[in-house]
Amino acid sequence: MSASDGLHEPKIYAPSEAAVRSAHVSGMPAYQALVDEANADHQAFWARLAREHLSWKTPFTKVLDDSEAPFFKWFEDGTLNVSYNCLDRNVEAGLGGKTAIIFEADDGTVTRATYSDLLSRTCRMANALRERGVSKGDRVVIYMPMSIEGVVAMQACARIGATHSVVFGGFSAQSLRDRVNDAGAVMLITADEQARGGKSLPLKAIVDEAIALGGCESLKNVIVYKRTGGQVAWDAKRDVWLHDALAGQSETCEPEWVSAEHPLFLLYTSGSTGKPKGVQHSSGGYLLHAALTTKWTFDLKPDDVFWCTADIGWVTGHTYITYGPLALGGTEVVFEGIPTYPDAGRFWKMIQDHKVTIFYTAPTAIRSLIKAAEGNAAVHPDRYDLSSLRLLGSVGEPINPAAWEWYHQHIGGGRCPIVDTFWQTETGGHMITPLPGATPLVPGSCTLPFPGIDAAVVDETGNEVPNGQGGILVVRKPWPSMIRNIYGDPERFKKSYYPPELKGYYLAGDGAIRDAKTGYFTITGRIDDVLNVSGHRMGTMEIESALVSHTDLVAEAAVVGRPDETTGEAICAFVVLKRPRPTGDEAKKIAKELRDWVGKEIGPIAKPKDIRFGDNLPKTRSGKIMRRLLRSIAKGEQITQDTSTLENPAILAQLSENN
Ligand code: 6R9
Repeated sequence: MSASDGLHEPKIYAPSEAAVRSAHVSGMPAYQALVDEANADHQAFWARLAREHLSWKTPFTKVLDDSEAPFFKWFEDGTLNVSYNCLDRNVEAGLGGKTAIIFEADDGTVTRATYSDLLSRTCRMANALRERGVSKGDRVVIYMPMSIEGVVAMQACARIGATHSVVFGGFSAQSLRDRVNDAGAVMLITADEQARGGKSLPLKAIVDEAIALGGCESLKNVIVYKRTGGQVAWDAKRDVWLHDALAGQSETCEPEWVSAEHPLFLLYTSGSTGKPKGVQHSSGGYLLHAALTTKWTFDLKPDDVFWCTADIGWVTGHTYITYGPLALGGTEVVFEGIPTYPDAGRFWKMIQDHKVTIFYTAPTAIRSLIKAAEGNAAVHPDRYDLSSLRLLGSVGEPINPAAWEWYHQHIGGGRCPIVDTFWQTETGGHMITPLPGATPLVPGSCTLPFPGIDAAVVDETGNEVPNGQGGILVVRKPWPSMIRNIYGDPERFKKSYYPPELKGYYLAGDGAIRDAKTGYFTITGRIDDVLNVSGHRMGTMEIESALVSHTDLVAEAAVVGRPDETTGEAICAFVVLKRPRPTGDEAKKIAKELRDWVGKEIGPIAKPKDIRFGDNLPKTRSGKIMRRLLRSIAKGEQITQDTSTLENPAILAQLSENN
């Protein structure tokens, strides 16, 4: 933790003079001026930026409508089109011939798309969707590999006012079905297969399986992008090849002008119940923050080559691949593969080959590449020419100071600032982050709120706690890119994010502490039942539901996280079977079966690392599972907590043994 503990003074890295001179937000006084402007008149601040950064078809006359708080509306009577803002606007400004996307396939093949290409491809896809009856407000599920087509599919939905819901290609048939069903999607866009790490993995076959589960009756068609040419089953009434759907489509397509509040996308994310939430985002407010954070946090300039390694199936891929960099007319790398194929030098080689200047990745990737580099000199970043880099970013989970220092030294050559960006699916874009030409950096701290974001650390009643004392992270004022609703469940939206005891503040679900001297924020981790495994959000309840749905085998299950050196947190499941507690090889065999089961129910990312079997779980007399005890056991700690309320204390010793 970087908050000063009195023993160790945290290391501070001030921005270089050159960075200060050239940055969009140049120096701390410039940052402070923006914060002051927002404090003086929050609405006027956001209105100014919305006018300066977005092209409106009809200008908004009202900035914020809080009459139905917490269902806030921003710029509602203004109309615009998100794809117009990302594509046409840049072409009209003379950037038609500029490279928008440098795509590198799993096998290393590179293809480029200019802004003119992206615009015409988006129009053709938009026309193909319209021809099949997709119109404004319809939901379209996108289940695609990392590809230019994936970005185009999202932009095409935006162009016709359809609301996309991208499902990460690692999710299972069951998860895909649930998302199609919850959204009532009319169209699904997928690929035959995806190429990852030299292997072809099925997508269309999983779509078929999802539909066979039932509940996807709202779907009219499945559009299939031919990526690998692998064998697929075909339903001639329902399935359409993308190339057939695109054949003969016009390269122009009139955008659907929508209200700034029109839902641009849903993105399902884990919460503290078994059911993922469809986080609903707006068009205008969302795009404003996507563009503004790309400009100020990443300091994106016309000559930069920006690379965000996230998948478009996560919010980071939405905001910092599909929308932010394109809204600014930037050039970006899109990568299909994985960081360890053909070897763990892949990222460094790609930075060298494409002369990447801004690189944005997750701590879990950094940690696993540190391990790989230490084990094999051939893939050590020092062997590559990374001199094109000028800025590094981190996202998804706390970055531990040791990983930060390595990233800074070996990737950034000691000269590139690192922006440790704290944000969430629900926030749409960066919330607490350094600005590279202004904020002095402290490894392990996401430093200070983005201008206009009123973040605070409070107690359970919403009162701010003194710096140096930990508490709950909240955002006191609404902001343009905030979540608008949980799709179809406004009550859950209110309960999850605006609990009555918090004075109308947005509850992030994370704990935080501000440094006593600097006021810098450090995120201390989730305060709810959400785990963060390799930067992916997983609900413990979701995994528990998956386990107990194996009704032949499982009587009861409790899932907790424990710290893991590489993945941040690891999933640890305690399971009571409907048969005597297994040991030895039998325990191993059943653990594998359950792991595969969870992989099939949710997706491989949700497979528990440890599974322990017990005759029972530690419970209070009222029958509540005592997860804090399970967390200690998972960590391998001696139980020192009070266990007097426990009904069955002997179970602790049994669960502490390895089966
Ligand atoms: C963008 C994204 C959100 C949760 C969030 C927090 C954790 C994200 C972080 C961070 C510490 C950072 N998180 N960035 N924790 N420092 N820089 O990751 O969205 O998948 O919704 O996860 O991730 O716990 O609440 P999402």
